[in-house]
Amino acid sequence: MAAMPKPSESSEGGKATVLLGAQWGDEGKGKLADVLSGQMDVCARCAGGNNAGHTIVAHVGPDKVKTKFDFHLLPSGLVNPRCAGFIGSGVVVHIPSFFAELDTLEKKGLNCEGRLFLSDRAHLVFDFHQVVDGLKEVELGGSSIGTTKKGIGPAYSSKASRSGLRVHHLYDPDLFATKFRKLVEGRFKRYGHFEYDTEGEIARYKAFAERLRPHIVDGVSFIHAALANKRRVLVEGANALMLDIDFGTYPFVTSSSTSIGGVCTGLGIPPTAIGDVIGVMKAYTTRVGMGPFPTELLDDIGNHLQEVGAEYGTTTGRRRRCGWLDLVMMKYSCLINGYTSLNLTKLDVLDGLKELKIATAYFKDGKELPSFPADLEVLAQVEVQYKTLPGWEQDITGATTYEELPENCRAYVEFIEGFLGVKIEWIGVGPARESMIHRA
Ligand code: 2SA
Ligand code: GDP
Ligand code: MG
Repeated sequence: MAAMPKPSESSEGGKATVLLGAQWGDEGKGKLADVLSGQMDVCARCAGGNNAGHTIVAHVGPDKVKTKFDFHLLPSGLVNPRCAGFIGSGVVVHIPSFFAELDTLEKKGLNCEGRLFLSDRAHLVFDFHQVVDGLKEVELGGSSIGTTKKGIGPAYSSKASRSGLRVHHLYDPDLFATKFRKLVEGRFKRYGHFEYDTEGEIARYKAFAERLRPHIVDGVSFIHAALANKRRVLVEGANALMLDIDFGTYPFVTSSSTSIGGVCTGLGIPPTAIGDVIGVMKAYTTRVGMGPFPTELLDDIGNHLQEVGAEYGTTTGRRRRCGWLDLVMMKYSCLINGYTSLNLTKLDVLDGLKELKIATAYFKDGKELPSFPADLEVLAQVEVQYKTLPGWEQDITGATTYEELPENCRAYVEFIEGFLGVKIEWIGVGPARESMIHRA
């Protein structure tokens, strides 16, 4: 196995700290992963692929140059030079993107040598999966999902149908070639012939296999050794609860388990190895892609949130849909993921709004729904009950303590906390690493 980093001085270790997206994604998970990974030995991804987009703004190198990093497949903790990155078995990996992202990080001055590890059980995403992702979306027409077209759904389909290829298959070239040809043939049968250089790809993957070798570990042994040796492990969730294949707004979801369950299945650890579970939630709601969105704002306030919050997809550049904070959804999210604390992000984006609304209940045919509905027809028709709170005029981007926040701002935070019954431990007031208030 490749070398593992030495434990940090203050290491308590033994349990993984988990960080999960609590809404529809892009809550600012990358930023918290960066803040926390300063004290971590390993930052692990357990689900998704390079559909994720985690943006970090940090001052790096001896000259402390302000640099923006966009992580897609690689763990965001790599931005901290002493933290190792681990891609677990539940992730689907597009190898060309793995290397492209690694090269970009190195160009930005991050030396990742000897500290990036990939599970041999992870499934591979191929270019043909990405082609199929696009073809599927065209086939769905008006009811398309709005995927990132990174091949995520088709790769997880290959995995679930037991015809997928995993990282370890790269080291059995004959078996790899046979299985690969079969997989491509299957896609041709289903979608008609599309341009694809099957044999060229087989040769390309032979070369990738050699370059990849130093990164590969037995994923189960790696993570268990890290925990047993009291390394501090941070699990960085990708996407978010409402995009979970089981508990999200199906079918407008991604194809992995993005909830707490995916941490165990994606890393091969038991629930008893999980310590804190931090939910990352935006102070309002956004969603990129299709599907019902009860608190969506198709007006000037929605545009304000979109522009001030710079709500564009980190991976695709698509405009994110924006709306008021939805605590009905958040209550459902808390139930499933059992957050021990929350990180409320982008509170600064609400600066200057006269009044703020928060969804507190859904009604249908005059009756309150007892919980977040499974049926999207119902979700699309709900009437939302809002609590209205006064906004604040002040610019909060410079605040470093909770006490510095305006009274109305603190009232907004405390209303959320009271409703959800979970402590808001971290508050984001700007994109940079430093723009984070920690309430001890
Ligand atoms: P996919 O590509 O099959 O996973 O898409 C299925 C749905 O999941 C949504 N999805 C996302 N939602 C928010 N953020 C994501 N990452 C990027 C970002 C997205 C981007 O950080 O901004 O750049 O557009 C992400 N990845 C997947 C997707 O929109 C579909 O609704
Ligand atoms: P992730 O997918 O959850 O990691 O989130 P993204 O990186 O896709 O999107 C969050 C965006 O908001 C990024 O551009 C971050 O730099 C930015 N961001 C994170 N936290 C804050 C915050 O507290 N305030 C502001 N204004 N921007 C933030
Ligand atoms: Mg994102």
